[in-house]
Amino acid sequence: MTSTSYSKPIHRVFIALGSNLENPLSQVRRGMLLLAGLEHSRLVKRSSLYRTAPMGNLNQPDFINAVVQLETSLTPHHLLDALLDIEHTCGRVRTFPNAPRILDLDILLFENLQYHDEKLILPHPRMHQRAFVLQPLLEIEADCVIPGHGSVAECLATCTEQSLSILHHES
Ligand code: PH2
Ligand code: MG
Ligand code: MG
Repeated sequence: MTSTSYSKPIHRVFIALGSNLENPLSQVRRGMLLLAGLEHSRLVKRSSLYRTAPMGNLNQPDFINAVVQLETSLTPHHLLDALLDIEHTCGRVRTFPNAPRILDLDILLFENLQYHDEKLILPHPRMHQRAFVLQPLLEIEADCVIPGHGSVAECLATCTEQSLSILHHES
């Protein structure tokens, strides 16, 4: 007797974490723990944590940012819903765009998918301009390419005025 097993495809994704409220360091660490426990997914790599100056709305506290790589069999929209659930679990309340936040989880790259609907844009539409995303991404994936924009290293080279510092001694 023969048996056939079907398995769902595994997708390589990169997710950005950011926090600038209520002990951002522990919020980002908790976010990583919750991502490590995500259903149908495996946390493969995690970057260092970075302290970064706010972009966009400058009148807010510094952020802690990081990037992780996951392997997941979730679809992009199921992954997005799971990330919004984690943000909610951590106490995020949405007020206005670019408001300070307890935890922000953004899908940066989902394979090499280029996709656009009213809920989700892939790759993340501003990632190529943001050192707080590009530097941690480069740390965990040195030859990473952003579809439509080129290599992460080249994009980062255009962001030299943005200040960020790696947190070396985690405690
Ligand atoms: N997120 C934003 C807007 N500005 N600046 C920094 N440094 N880090 C962020 O995560 C961040 C930001 C919107 O999501
Ligand atoms: Mg964001
Ligand atoms: Mg977001």
